[in-house]
Amino acid sequence: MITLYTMEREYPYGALRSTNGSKVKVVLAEKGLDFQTQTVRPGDVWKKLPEVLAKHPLGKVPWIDDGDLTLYDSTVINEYLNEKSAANPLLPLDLQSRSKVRALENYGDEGVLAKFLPMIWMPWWSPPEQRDETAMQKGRDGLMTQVLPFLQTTLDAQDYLCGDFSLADVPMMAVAMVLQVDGMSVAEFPMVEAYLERLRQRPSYRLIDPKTPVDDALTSS
Ligand SMILES: N[C@@H](CCC(=O)N[C@@H](CS)C(=O)NCC(=O)O)C(=O)O
Repeated sequence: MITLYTMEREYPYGALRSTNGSKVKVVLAEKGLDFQTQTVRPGDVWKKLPEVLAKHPLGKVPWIDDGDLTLYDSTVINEYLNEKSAANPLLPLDLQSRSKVRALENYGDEGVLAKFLPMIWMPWWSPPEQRDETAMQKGRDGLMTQVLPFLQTTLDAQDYLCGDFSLADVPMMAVAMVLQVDGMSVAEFPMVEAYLERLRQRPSYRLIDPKTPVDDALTSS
């Protein structure tokens, strides 16, 4: 059985989850793989405790244990999970299409999840009076001016970024999750708005839906 180590915490406005950990949960569900979740205390991650560093040399989440194997980084883990089970492949067979998926997945990680999204998401883990509203607005502005126009162009009336649902869409599931809590309007980009809603309708979204309590999304069943 695969064990996923990630950060998840209950708030009055829903269950908040690590964006990168959520990427892994989505792929575990999409691939139909059995798993269990072990929540890691955010304080242990921020303080880079030796037990965290022993599993992830950068002291971050997520990582997984699968038998003797410990693996970190959501992108690396998701490629592993995609190959571990032949069911529901999330990478195209054609080399050029596969590279395109990987490029867009990388954009999701570097251009969104490591850039604008934490500015919006991290303050939601703190009490309202401690939130940096200026940083939150900077994150929203970055999405509005850079990310959403790019997604709108890339979608080009397709259901998903590369046609069929693929690893390229997985970081955007975390975007759908964050914006569900934040409530930022994306109505200016109707194709993106419909796309994010389409992602929320996938059964795998249940595991990261802020409406799903932490205890109800710790395993595959
Ligand atoms: N590239 C890594 C990024 C992991 C990452 O930044 N995780 C965040 C949580 S979503 C974290 O652990 N942050 C704690 C820190 O940076 O100290 C991945 O895709 O897994």
